[in-house]
Amino acid sequence: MLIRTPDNGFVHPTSSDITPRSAYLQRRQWLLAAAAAGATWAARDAWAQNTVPRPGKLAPLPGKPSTVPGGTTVEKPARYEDAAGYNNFYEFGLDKEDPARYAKTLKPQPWTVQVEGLVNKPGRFDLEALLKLAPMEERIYRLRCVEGWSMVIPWEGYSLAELIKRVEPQGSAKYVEFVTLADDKQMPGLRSNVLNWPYVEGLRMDEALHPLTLLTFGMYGEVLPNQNGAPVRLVVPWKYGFKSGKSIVKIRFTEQQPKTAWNVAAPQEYGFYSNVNPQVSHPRWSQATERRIGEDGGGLFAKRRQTLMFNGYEAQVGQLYAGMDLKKFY
Ligand SMILES: Nc1nc2c(c(=O)[nH]1)N[C@H]1C(S)=C(S)[C@@H](COP(=O)(O)O)O[C@H]1N2
Ligand SMILES: [Mo]
Repeated sequence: MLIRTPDNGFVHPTSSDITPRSAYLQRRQWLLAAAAAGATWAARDAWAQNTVPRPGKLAPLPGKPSTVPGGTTVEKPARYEDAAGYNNFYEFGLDKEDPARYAKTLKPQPWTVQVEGLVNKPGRFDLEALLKLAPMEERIYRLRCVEGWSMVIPWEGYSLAELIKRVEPQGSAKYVEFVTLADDKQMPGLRSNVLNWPYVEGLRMDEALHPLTLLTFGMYGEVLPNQNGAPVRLVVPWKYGFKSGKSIVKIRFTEQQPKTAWNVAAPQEYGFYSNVNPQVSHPRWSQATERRIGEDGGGLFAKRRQTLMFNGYEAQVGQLYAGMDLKKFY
């Protein structure tokens, strides 16, 4: 995100940039960028259909339909090839196709998640224990990337709160930190210094306990493919996608706000909260609209839709931020 411009090179002009002359130049520039990006998309699409494994090759992991308010959007899910073929997972490279290509070297089993910090019952949970900890639900969420695209994906998992209540956080625990795998034998992208590895994310305790925050083990009724963060990741649907850490190995309860990877890399661009907020622009582009992958063919010419406050989950999570200046806490 730091080194990329959104959506394959098109940076949204700000309204102050638009004078009659610069509007002409920008339109010309846009057309050139869009033509190049359109060709890229068509090539990518052909590649995805031939390369990304079809569902049915991974172990089934069904979840019962969720009854959590906001847990099931009626919007149409993306094709599996897009959800598993257009990814951000910088441990496997910076291009959208890199994770599907290179994440084969990730070994999602055996796997343990260390739970530590300010809890009465710390411990190591192996994957088998985590899978049995609470009933699997299917949650159909919108995920909105800070880069300006979004997807609807059916995920399998259960509320992170299920795990949190079992480890009994102490009163001093104000935040939860998520540390993800950093193993250069499995992850060629660690050679890049675009981020300080491991990739770390964090939530405030009330955000972590919110029922929509999903500890996620599968998608489309199967276990997660490696490129989507196998064997266990987070999905936080009202925040920009980068808050949803993949391939989690440690969950730590802290008093201090965790230092998250993107916040450390570019503090003026990525704050701790990172709630989807069309009113707070990224310093280098607007966040007012998004391109929904899977809609109108999903390509770069798909019409952009308005981005909704909290990604459309305002009714469920708005009260968590009552009274906060969301321009300051971006
Ligand atoms: N460990 C790790 N987790 C990560 C990332 C990453 O680079 N490394 N990228 C994030 C970003 S920017 C997005 S948009 C989502 C993408 O999730 P998806 O590929 O399953 O759609 O994963 C997030 N989780
Ligand atoms: Mo993202």
